[in-house]
This record gives sequence, structure tokens and C-alpha cells, in this order.
Amino acid sequence: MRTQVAIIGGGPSGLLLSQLLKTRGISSVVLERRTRDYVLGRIRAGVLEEGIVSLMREAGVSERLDREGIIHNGVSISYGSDEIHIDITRLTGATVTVYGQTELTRDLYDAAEADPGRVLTEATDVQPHDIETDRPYITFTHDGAEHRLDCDYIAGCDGFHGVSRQQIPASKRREFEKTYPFGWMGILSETAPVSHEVHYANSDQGFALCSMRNQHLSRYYVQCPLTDKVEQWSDARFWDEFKRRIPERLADTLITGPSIEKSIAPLRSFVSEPMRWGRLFLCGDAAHIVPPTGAKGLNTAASDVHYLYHALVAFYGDGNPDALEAYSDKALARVWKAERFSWWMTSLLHRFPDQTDFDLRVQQAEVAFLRENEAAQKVLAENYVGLPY
Ligand code: RFL
Ligand code: PHB
Repeated sequence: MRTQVAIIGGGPSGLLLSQLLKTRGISSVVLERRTRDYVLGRIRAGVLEEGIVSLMREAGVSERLDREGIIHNGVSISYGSDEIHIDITRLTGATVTVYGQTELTRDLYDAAEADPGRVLTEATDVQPHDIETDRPYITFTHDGAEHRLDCDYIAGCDGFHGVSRQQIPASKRREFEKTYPFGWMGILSETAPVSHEVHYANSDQGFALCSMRNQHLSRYYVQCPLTDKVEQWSDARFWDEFKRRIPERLADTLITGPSIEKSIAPLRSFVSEPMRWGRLFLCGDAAHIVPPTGAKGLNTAASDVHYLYHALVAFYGDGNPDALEAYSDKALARVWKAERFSWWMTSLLHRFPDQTDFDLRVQQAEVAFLRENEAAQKVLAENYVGLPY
């Protein structure tokens, strides 16, 4: 088998890159370890920056996103009963779109059905070879047989636990990591969202987040200890805890119902440098993770895809490898800004087990400053809608 770009991982990064390359006549094959249903069963991101929406349009797969995505012009934050509305559109001229990662990924899988063989699911034992030469290839198992995929370039879009990052020699790789002493317990429930905007709440009981997927489907989270297991969180316990963390105004109108999905995610900041080694390019969670508090994970994966896509188009257009050479530095410059914002939002909005009274007062002062100062709101808004690519 031969293709121009071999892509490891059929999550949003890998599928979007493949779809974009197709529009420019550049061939690719995506190798995904899991089944399509498994990938679509993972409930993750919900807030899209304009950048990823534009990429979906450019890839010709935005018809449902344009129809069903909910445009948001603001976001709100509360500290106890004190609420701050951030008018992101007035402050930046931009919007964000609420559309689930599951739906976006489904649209990309559906589009790939037009080209049999472009996306291979249940591809196991995926192993890149000779990435430091100009003839890299991948071996893998599919339908019980071993295969070899020759290519010009490899895109490692296989998430945090993938094989791609490990191909960069440990002595040449630098990893930066910060873990947080809590996770997010999230539920999906077929109830009308309590707030028409995404609402981030810091309370004496800890953090809570009100989000949504559509007018009949709510996505809510509470901060929980890392040692908690999903089984310890009955629906009743979740609703009780959630209500205690959001402002009374919202708690009074909250509609509860059975959860249709429940999961706990640890919070982590992580960056691996460089994002390129020889003919291997890392994209998305394969190279970096942010805590979800800024809604930046998928959006940062999309900016990587944008840089790599344009670099490959330039290379295949006139043979100029300059943009490919510059990929890692360019992507990392934006990644670190998303890391900073996500760390800052996480620090501002959670209660930390080792937080002293001093730390708490500083956190309160930061929220007060945000409420009173339009420049501070603008900084938040510009980061929330996404820094330019
Ligand atoms: P993914 O989605 O992890 O996909 C990687 C794919 O690679 C496959 N794979 C392999 N395939 C072949 N061979 C191997 N050896 C392989 N190893 C792995 C995997 O099966 C998988 O299908 O990475 P990608 O594509 O880079 O996408 C990244 C995003 O999924 C992630 O950043 C976001 O979900 C983060 N995130 C959010 N991002 C936002 O922009 N906005 C949000 O509102 C937002 N909310 C969230 C989030 C993540 C969350 N969790 C659960 C961590 C909320 C939560 C709770
Ligand atoms: C979500 O809707 O799942 C969501 C929204 C905002 C975040 C994180 C997750 O910051």
C-alpha cells in the first residue's frame, strides 16, 4: 500500500487532516485502533472556536455544523453568588459555537465513507518505521493480516496514549507536565440546559460547569477528588452536589433527569517538544494536553492541523519544505498560549486541597478584578474565542 500522508489515529485531528488533504488532491490513509462506534462514544469537547468551524467548512463537511451548531456570544463565570457575564462578541467581534466533538467526528467519519480505504478502523499493532529517512513506512494489522503502508510523511494524531510521540528519541524529546489534584465528573442528561450560556462556577464546594449539546441535551461537570470512581456518583448525588455549586438563581430553575453518560476525567497540562522528528509530525493530544477549563483541547488540535495542512499543501504544490521545517515552532508558539490560558482558568475556578487562606483571597481578588475591569475581560474573551492562527 502507498499513500502520500499516513495518519495514525482517527480522532478529530486525524480525520480533519485527511479530509482537508483530500480537497487538495493529496492522498492519505488514516489508521485508527478502535471501532468507529467506540470513537464516537467518547463524550468530550463541546465548544468550538471560529478557526475549527472554518476548517470544517474548508473541508466541505460543515453542513450539519452550520445548521445545528449553537452560536454563543457570551460566557459567564460565578464565584459563589457573584456572577460575571463576559460579552465575548462585544469584546472581540467573534463567537464560539457549541457543537459536540462526537458530532463533528461523526460528520468526518460519514464524509470518509465516500472513499473506501481512506480510513481503516480496528487497525492494530501500528508501528512507524524509518521516520528519519525520506522513505518512512508503517506496519499494522488489519482484518487479521499484516500490512505495510509506504508514505512520504506520517502525521501522529493518536492522542495522549498513542505510539507516535514515543518514536521521537527520549534524548531529543522534552516533556513539560503539570497535574492537578482533582478531576471532572461529567454527565450528559436529556434535559433543557439550565443556562443559555456556558457557565463556569467556583464555589465553597468546588468547581462546577454548566454546558450543553443542544436545547434538549445538557452537559454538566463537577470537580471531584482524583480517587473518586464513577460508581460512587449516583445521579442523585451528582445533582445534589451540582446544585450546591451553582448560583441559587440557576439552581432554582435546574431541571434534573437520568444521566445517559457519566465519566471522570483527570486534569493535566502537558507539552512534548519538538512536534516534529524527521518525517513524523505530531498533532493534537499526541503532543499536548490542556485541562478542559478553557475549552482549548480540540481547538488547539485544530490549529496544529491547520499549520500541518498548509505546510503539506505548500510542499506538494512547489516542493518547498520551509513550512514543514517551521511546523513545530509555529504550532508550539500557539500551543503554549493555550496552555497558559487553560492553566489560568483552572487556577481561577477550582478549589485546591492545599489552598491557604492567602491563596483564596488572591483568587477572590482576581475574580473581583475581572468583574470590574474591562481590559481583564477582554483578555479572557480573546483567549476564549481563540487566538489567531
Ligand atoms: P483523540 O481524540 O484522543 O484521538 C486520537 C485517536 O487515536 C487513536 N489511537 C490510535 N490509533 C492507532 N494506533 C494507535 N497506537 C493509537 N493510539 C491511539 C485513538 O483511539 C483515538 O481515536 O486526539 P485528537 O484527535 O488529537 O483530539 C483531541 C481532542 O479529543 C481533545 O483535545 C478534546 O476532547 C479536549 N476537550 C475539549 N477540547 C476543546 O477544544 N473544547 C472543549 O470544550 C473540550 N472539552 C475535552 C473537553 C476533553 C475532555 N476529556 C474527557 C479529556 C472535555 C473533557 C471532559
Ligand atoms: C463541554 O461542553 O463539554 C465543555 C464546555 C466548556 C469547557 C469544557 C467542556 O470548558
